[in-house]
Amino acid sequence: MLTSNKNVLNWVEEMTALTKPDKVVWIDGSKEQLDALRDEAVATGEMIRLNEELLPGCLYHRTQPNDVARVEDRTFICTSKKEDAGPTNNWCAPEEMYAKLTPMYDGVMKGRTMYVIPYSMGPIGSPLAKVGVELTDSIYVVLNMEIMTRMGKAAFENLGETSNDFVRGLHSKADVDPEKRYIVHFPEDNTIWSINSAYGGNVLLGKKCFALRIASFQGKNEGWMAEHMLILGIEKPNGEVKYVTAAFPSACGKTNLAMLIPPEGYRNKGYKVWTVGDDIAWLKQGEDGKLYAINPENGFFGVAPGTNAKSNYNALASTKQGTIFTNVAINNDDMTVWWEGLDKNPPENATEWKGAKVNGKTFGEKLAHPNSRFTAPAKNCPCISPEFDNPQGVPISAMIFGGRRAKTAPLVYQAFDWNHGVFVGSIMASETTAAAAGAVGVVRRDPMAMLPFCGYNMGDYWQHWVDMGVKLGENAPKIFNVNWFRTDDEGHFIWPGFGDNMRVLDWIIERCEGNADAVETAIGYEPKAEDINIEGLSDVTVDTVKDLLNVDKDLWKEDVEGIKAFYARFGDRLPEEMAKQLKALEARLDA
Ligand code: GTP
Ligand code: SPV
Ligand code: MN
Repeated sequence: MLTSNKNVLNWVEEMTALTKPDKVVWIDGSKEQLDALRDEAVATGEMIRLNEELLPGCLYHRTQPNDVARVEDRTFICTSKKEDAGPTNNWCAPEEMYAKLTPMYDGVMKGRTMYVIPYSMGPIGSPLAKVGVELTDSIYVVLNMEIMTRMGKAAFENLGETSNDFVRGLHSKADVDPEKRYIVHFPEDNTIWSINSAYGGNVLLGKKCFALRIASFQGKNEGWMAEHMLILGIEKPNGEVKYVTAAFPSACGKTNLAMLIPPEGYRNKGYKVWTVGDDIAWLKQGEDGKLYAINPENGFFGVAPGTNAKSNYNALASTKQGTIFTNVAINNDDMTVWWEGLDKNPPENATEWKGAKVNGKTFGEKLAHPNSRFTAPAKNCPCISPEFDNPQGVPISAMIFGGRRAKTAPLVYQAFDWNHGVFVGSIMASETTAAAAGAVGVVRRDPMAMLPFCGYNMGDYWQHWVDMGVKLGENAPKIFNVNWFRTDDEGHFIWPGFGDNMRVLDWIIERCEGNADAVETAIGYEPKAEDINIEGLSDVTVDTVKDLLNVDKDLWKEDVEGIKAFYARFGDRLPEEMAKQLKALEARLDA
């Protein structure tokens, strides 16, 4: 036992009595303990050790083919009142859900070990950090939590002897039965119960379950924000660093933008990008009135396919040691890893993600699952921000929303003001990706990229954003919307994206500083096409940029109908301000 905090001890005892493990192991975070767990996982075949020279300390894990992504239809927000979960969450009354799940947990860890994982979301000692304890029967979870959080004894020191302010996470992989899979949140009890999965977002309970679903609920009550946002710093030639956050839905480019390498012309001038976070931001007003952000995580749980030395050098470099790979392919000749988009040379002697030995060159199917992932320590990242561990966080100048839209959304536009920005976030839509189970490529509303992650009524969440704007006043960050995914008539992406997204960040930063012009359109302020720097781009002309910035009013009018239908679902929980903003957009489109 690593703590004498009675609230922790009593709860662990209660959950032990319920799940009946053979053994309870408290995770102190020491190297000896973790090494022993790695050895054990390798011995049982749960994990595979990779090439110690090329990928030192790296491990491989494969999940069941039915367990490779988040399961939104089996994810629940259990508030006392249904209206408090809102129309976009699955809901069940807490008593009913506890009654349903308790028998499933009863004795589920018989013959297994329960690991007690103390962890901090956020730098230890940060006023924005919070403590969680996860109970799990999976070594894979322990080893991932070690990378993704500040895990071990120190987290309990942060909690203290008497506090009850910790999130209680109970996970059992059970039989990994998809029919009995539940990812359940009890925001009013600071509790998460997850059963019958072993996939990242469903089982690393500090991540989406705590740092977004529970934390968003806490943030509303405590006056701060938990967002599905990357955080990056842009260093300008004069050495000044400006920080921005960006919310894109799952597998829509957060990790890539967070680690971008500016195009040569920018690098030569002295621009540099620093990564603070790639997935989640906790934001709170500082004493000076500005909005500060921390990354509650300590590592990256990134999408592997598409990651290569050109698209995301820094992410790839982050995976070269101490990394866990899940559901990618193995190159059996040298025990390294491979995925689609790493290079054009799939291994001949491969094991594909489901575990079959195949000739990768002739296989004809994907060797890696589209949602295969790497879990890499943040400290590996060549461009990790010097402010990464700053307990106060970094001051935010701009907040960016974006999604995958083939046609409607332009490359970039700026909201007229904070409330209009909240509206812009609330009407986000994006094509679905492999990060969640279900159809891929279907456009759906995904407000602030939080549709699967908001732990309470989304209408109240928008109101919370409006309220934050009032508190922040003139210190409120400027709000923007971007779309890297516009396609031409053949379905090809028009904008080169990746490092070249720096060209758009440049305009955004200069707007924040009052140095760049804009054109007023029906949907917001847009750059003049000539103000997007295209120097060094071979396939993009000013006319291409004009195309990318074009606002097709007919498409937008169609979109307004979709927004109306979406908003209608919120009834009287729709903030008046959002209804007003929608009317104003309609009027501008008709003008
Ligand atoms: P989660 O970890 O699921 O939250 O995803 P994420 O938002 O961090 O997405 P990530 O950066 O991993 O990108 C997912 C996929 O989007 C990658 O495989 C890329 O192929 C693609 N992508 C990212 N940035 C760009 C871009 O600028 N342009 C284009 N065309 N594709 C991009
Ligand atoms: C996402 O799906 O947005 C992720 C991966 O970041 S997961 O942790 O599985 O949620
Ligand atoms: Mn994510």
